[in-house]
Amino acid sequence: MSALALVIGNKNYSSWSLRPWMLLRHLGLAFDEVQMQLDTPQFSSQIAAWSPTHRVPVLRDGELTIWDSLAICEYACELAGRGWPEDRAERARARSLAAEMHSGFPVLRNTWGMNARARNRRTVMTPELAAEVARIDEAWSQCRRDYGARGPWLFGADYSVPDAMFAPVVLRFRTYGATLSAPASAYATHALADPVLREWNSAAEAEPWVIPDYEKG
Ligand SMILES: N[C@@H](CCC(=O)N[C@@H](CS)C(=O)NCC(=O)O)C(=O)O
Repeated sequence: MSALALVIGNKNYSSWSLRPWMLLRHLGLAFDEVQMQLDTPQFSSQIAAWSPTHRVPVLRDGELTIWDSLAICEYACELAGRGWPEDRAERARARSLAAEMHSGFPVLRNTWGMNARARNRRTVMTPELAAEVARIDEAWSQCRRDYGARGPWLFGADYSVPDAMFAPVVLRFRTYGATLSAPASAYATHALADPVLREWNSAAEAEPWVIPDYEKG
């Protein structure tokens, strides 16, 4: 048994669960996975024993409880001693991107909910949705321009918190067919080929549970 336990929801639908799961795996931190099914009668009683907010993800490290995906990512970086760029200015930029994802893109989140196994879904492309997709394209493209020579992730050779924060977006773009620029598309292609993300996707595909409200397009 590991000291760390990460409580997650459905792998097919829980975008907030995916983020710290990806980071912990990329940082090589061992953890036990505790899965709960979202939108079921038992979820609220099960999660109450783990999280003060009654939401997933939540990380337990012994007696310590860390709720909220970004706080878990920060804690994981402290444990591993990596996960953010080493350079202070790059780290500030990475933190800005991670925070932007954590607190922003409400239209994308509502319209293109994560549905890891779904393909060829389409929704109406509103100006608001197009603006959020364009902003993500811009952010990824700028990272590729500035750090692409060092490696394929947003900040170069090393997987960092922004890559984890945008992992569900890469899946959403695949499901709903986002049109991306060449640099953003290259990033998405690389992220989709990541063996760690593929492992999550295989598990999502094997899940029998369907939540009709999350099946859009
Ligand atoms: N801000 C939180 C959001 C967590 C969240 O909304 N989790 C959803 C699943 S993806 C949840 O637990 N929903 C269960 C519910 O609301 O009953 C974070 O970053 O961890």
